[in-house]
Amino acid sequence: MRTSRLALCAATVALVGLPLAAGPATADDHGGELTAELSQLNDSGASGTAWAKVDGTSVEISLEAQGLLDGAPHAQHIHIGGQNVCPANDQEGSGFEGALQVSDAADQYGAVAVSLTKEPGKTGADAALDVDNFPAEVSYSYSRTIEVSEEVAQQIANGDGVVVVHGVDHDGSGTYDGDTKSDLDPALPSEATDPAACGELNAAQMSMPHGGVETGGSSTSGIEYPAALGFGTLALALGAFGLVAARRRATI
Ligand SMILES: [Cu+2]
Repeated sequence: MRTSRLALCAATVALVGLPLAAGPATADDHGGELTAELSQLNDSGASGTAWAKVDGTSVEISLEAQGLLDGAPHAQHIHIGGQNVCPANDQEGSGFEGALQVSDAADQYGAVAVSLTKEPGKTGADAALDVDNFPAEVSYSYSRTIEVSEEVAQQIANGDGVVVVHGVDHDGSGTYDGDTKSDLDPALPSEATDPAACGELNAAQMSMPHGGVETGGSSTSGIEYPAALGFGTLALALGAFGLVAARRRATI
């Protein structure tokens, strides 16, 4: 009996292919996909949308941003830590005329975990100010698949990642300038690094635009239940139980 239950459990998990366990929605429940709606900080006028898909230690990320200073590099990162949230849109800080500087909101969004550079830029925290490899347009579409550590992959999948786009022209001069120095690098004006937009990566309700799974792919929640229910409630319970056990092992 034990063997057949295990076999049934394995078959259910294999057939269903995706988590069924109850509990708070994480990216795992949505095929590892997350989205973030970026809204402005520092009255920048910037906004954007980010998508991330975590697959093992690979993170495929796309980011569309608008309303930024044209012709100036926009450092962009996934931050992790603090409370894993964005500051309020109108939060002020220690910068130019009360501007929010990067470190002013570290309690909320933590530190840089992934630098969203373009090829061939490096993607670790030490590339946080790799200004040669960040987008530098008023609006742009960015996409890259990045290898991260297991810990960072898990944190992003759990919804702990916060996408921050930097660079604000506070005085409207059309370039990064002014007397206030960056809290990250005193060789840069604060305008070059002050946060312009922020969004929290949460489990996706919609798939990445180019993913195509909405039209009957294998990772929508609508597929899971009919398959599992064909085995009856026992199989569903066993499948969920088996998956919880598997998850516990996976997180060690
Ligand atoms: Cu950042």
